[in-house]
Amino acid sequence: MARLFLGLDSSTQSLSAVVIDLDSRTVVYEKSLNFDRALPGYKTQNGVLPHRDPLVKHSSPLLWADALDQIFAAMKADGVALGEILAISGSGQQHGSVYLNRTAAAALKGLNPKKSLVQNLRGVFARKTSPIWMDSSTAAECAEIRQKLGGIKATAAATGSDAFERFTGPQIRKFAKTEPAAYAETAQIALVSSFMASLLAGKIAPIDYGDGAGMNLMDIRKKVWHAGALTATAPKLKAKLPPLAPAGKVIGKVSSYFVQKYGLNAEALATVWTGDNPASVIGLGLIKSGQVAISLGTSDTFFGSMAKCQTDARGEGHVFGSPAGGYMTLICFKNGSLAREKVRELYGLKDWNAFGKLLAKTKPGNNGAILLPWFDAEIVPRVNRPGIHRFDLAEKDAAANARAIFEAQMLSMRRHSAWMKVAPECIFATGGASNDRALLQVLADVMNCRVLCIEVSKSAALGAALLAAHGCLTAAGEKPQWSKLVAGFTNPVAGSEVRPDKKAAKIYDRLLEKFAECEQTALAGL
Ligand code: XUL
Repeated sequence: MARLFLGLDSSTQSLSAVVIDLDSRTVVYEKSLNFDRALPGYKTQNGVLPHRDPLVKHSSPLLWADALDQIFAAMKADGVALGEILAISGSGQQHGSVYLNRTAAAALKGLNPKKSLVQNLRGVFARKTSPIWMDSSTAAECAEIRQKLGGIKATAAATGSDAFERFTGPQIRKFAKTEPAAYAETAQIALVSSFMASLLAGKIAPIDYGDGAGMNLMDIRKKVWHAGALTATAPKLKAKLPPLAPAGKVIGKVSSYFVQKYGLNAEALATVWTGDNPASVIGLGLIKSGQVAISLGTSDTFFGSMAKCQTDARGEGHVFGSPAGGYMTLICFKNGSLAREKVRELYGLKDWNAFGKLLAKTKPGNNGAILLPWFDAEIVPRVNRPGIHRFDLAEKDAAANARAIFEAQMLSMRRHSAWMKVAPECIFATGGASNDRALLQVLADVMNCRVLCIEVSKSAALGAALLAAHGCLTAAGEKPQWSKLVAGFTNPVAGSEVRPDKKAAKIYDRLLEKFAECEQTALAGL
């Protein structure tokens, strides 16, 4: 019998499933269910409920539960060998929170397969909707928590990140302040990940060290709830939080609801879920310290593993627990593809090919020209007043501007990831712009390391399936090695390697100093 494992990813816009066969090292099934299209009754737009205040972004926990029913029904209809799945794990969009009342534990224990999950969950919520990571309505609460914890550096050192609007702690504080009666009725607060794990396990599930670190509530070094952060956030909070545990740890057998309704094996194991980014670290194979991935998408994201916990004194980057043990970092640069496209449009270039040809007319280092492309408010470094800044760069010089945008983005990544004190030995590039060779060459030269492309559609769900395998083998007394477990599932695209040019790398070492000065000058003038 094949050893099958199921990974689910409950993201902002969809629920995805990946089934892997561990022995043949293949993905045997993939499915994605788009919330807006599959469940239009919830009236979400891109997975978010409409709200008159643009800063408020909520979704519905019932929608996520409904989607779980739907995806199991689809897997059954598609003939997936559900009876052969040994364990299930998953990942959720990070930071989003679910508020359950006193009746939730009993409802989870007694899930009735004759009813839907939505019917089973009627009346268990202390708050009907869930704030998600796109919400930015908690600036006041962030300031209050940060101040009580001793400022940006101290907050990041304690919890792994400065207080951020989307993080769960500030969101809980806002709820406790604005709806004290509903907060008092809340018996349990779950993350999206632990809520979904609770449905599968039929009991309140732990929160893992990866997603738990996205709350501003976990002691990042000791991996326990941080007493000072709990006090700074809301009254009687400790009693409302589940225990913390490693991702993939077995919670128990899956709820009989899924056995009777969809034909899961009664012995199949439900395990602790994690956040989508920590799961992606596994799904991308970033197991060893120094392995880094850069996702070149709407925003550019830098993430990778590090053995020792280092936090960012400037409070720009995040540190989460890595499901592979140790830590991982996440640094998000908002002006990614959109900024690259703006420059392309500005100079009337019809496609990236034309852009690359123009860029090739210039030399690495661009004769010292620097562009700071803050078309939108930037996260790293923090820029609230958008704008473009040019240093020793003429606006009319199209070729120099084309090179300058690529160089600026890659230099910014190098500068703002230096606090990790991890020299990448190899970078995996993913996302829409990762097939642009000109961009990858600048990346390899600025970072002075090899770049390989990796396809990552559904990397979080794949990582979750691997977590299920890891948890299941561990529970059976084995000592599975992550490097062996991911082998074969996370191969880079053949022939995609880009090597650094040593001369160019030296030029960028020097240019980095000028770049830092230009950035400081621009920030001081805002
Ligand atoms: C990470 C974050 C997002 C969500 C997306 O801090 O807010 O990447 O996890 O689902």
